[in-house]
Amino acid sequence: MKKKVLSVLLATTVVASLLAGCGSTAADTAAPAAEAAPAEEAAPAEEAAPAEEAATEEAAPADDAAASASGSTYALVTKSAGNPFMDRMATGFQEAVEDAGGTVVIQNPEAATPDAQISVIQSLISQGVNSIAVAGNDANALTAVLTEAEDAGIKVLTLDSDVAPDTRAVFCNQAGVDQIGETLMEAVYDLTGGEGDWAILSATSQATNQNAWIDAMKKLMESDSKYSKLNLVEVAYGDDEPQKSTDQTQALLQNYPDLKVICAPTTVGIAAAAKVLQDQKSTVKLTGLGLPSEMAEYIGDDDAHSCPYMFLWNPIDLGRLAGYTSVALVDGTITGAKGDKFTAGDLGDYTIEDIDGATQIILGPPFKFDPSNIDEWKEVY
Ligand code: RAM
Repeated sequence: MKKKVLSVLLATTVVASLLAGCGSTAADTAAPAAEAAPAEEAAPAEEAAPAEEAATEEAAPADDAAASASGSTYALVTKSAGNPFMDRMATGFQEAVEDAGGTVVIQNPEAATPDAQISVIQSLISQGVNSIAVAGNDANALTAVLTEAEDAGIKVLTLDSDVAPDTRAVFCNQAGVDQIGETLMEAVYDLTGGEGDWAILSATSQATNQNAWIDAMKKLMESDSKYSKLNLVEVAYGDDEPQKSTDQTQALLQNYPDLKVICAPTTVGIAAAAKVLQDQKSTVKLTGLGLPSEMAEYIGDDDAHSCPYMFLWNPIDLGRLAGYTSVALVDGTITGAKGDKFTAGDLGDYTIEDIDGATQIILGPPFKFDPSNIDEWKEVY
């Protein structure tokens, strides 16, 4: 218990110091994405049952929210088991749904494949859950099973990684796709010095989110002459498995002797690549999307560190947003249509947008992690 109280106090201290430091560090971290993080980002402490602690420290849920969710069951299907980003997302989802009085079912498929998701979704349909939130392992392969769920009266939404828009009500997106693409492209430009070979180490080849971010990067390279001296040599796939991501990083180093930068838009990939590069004392630099808690030992400006800086958003808050969205869909506050408005607990008010034909709710901008702030954030997620 004492440990739990301490973790809340620690988290509170982190919030206070981050908020206090926002103004003074903003200029140093002024990548396109760097903005003050919302206060909620620091709330959940990392290891020690953050959801319950946060709930007891804060105001009790509104009675009407509790009433609306009680008696209903809200499912979350992650990309795969063993991915710490997904675990944090699930923590946030559970916290939001339980705050509203609902029952949670979390399913972690064995592998990051659509087939593994199809079988768990089928079992959720049989159980008669009220909603299914899924981080899609493929844009189109889940169409039949999600249509079956909707036909059975189950509300379907996506988070983290979308599916075909007409097979779900709405997508809880961590940040704008173009914004992530621009942020990563700018980082590659900076770390290469504006020219030379670079590679991408992605998750699976079907992952909708990574593919959208990679497409956004490629479009920028084609449309902006600023990037004309950059040479993307390969997009490698580590399948969000640590060993495969390690092997793929080693292959990139062997195959491209002039490689300057690897960009890994996946928390599993970037952690594996960081270790390979740092262990080998490689001069290749790394950036991408990583969990501060996994990347702290690799972040630094000197030759001894493989990653000068990277980006992410709060995966716990992404899960919470999807939890509140699930409750709002089931109680009928929203249908998932453009312009629908609702309150996602203490995350605040959201309005559903339509971006390129896909209805979505955007959590917020990506946040930059570098030597100036990594020690604070590694305690948070
Ligand atoms: C991995 C997953 C997830 C992605 C993060 C950045 O954990 O691929 O889908 O959002 O990285």
